Amino acid sequence: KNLYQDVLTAISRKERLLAVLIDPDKMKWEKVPDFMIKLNASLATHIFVGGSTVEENQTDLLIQELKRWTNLPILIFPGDVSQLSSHADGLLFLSLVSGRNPDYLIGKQVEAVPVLRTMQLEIIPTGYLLIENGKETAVQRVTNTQPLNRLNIQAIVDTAKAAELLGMKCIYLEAGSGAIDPVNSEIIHAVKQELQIPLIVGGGIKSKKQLDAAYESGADLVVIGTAFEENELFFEEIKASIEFEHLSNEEK
Ligand code: 1GP
Repeated sequence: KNLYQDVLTAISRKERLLAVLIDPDKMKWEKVPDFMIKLNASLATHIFVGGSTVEENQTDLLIQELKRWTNLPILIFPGDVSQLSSHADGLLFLSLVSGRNPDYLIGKQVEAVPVLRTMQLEIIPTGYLLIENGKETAVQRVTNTQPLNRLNIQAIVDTAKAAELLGMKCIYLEAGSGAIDPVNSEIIHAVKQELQIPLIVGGGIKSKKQLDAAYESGADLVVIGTAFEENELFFEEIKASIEFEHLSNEEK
């Protein structure tokens, strides 16, 4: 398996990638089978697992359970070193480049190395940018950093580009889980224009319209967590509206 290469191949074929984010802190064990059946039947191409605050070991246990239910690649999207798990397929090795807290730029990453040495995870270095969305987010609170001002698009583009020049393999534009406003089209478009590497967008996407807007502005992979957690029918709703778009006008 080479997750990153598969992403590049999918992008070159103009495929739209969708990651379902599962937060071990919010997912109830008894809900896993039903949730996973819906997820497997959906358009999801990846599963991300992680959260801002997760009890020790919970991530590893949850990933082992998810593996029983799916063949989709599982990537850790860690809020902390304690969320690393040898049972995942890969790791988004995040550096919070929008902030100026050394712990989240390089400190946690150094702490992670002894643990990563014992694991066989595919590691994908990812420049993580938190963008202001209208309310304080968990990422902001936990990392004690400020998000980038959404009106200063040039600063966002320059930050993403700096991360690419540092050798990051992906850029993740994050509005924050449950964000009021997702990262807007203008920002996604401007960042995409400057990048050669894949662009991930997440936070606050809860409708098919917002999902499409993200792809159309240049997102290669969209991450959705809360909308699926709160309404499992959303898996179907996305599919249904895509099928509807494929019908000819007469059939509609
Ligand atoms: C959060 O980008 C992800 O880190 C997903 O956000 O829960 O709002 O979908 P939502």
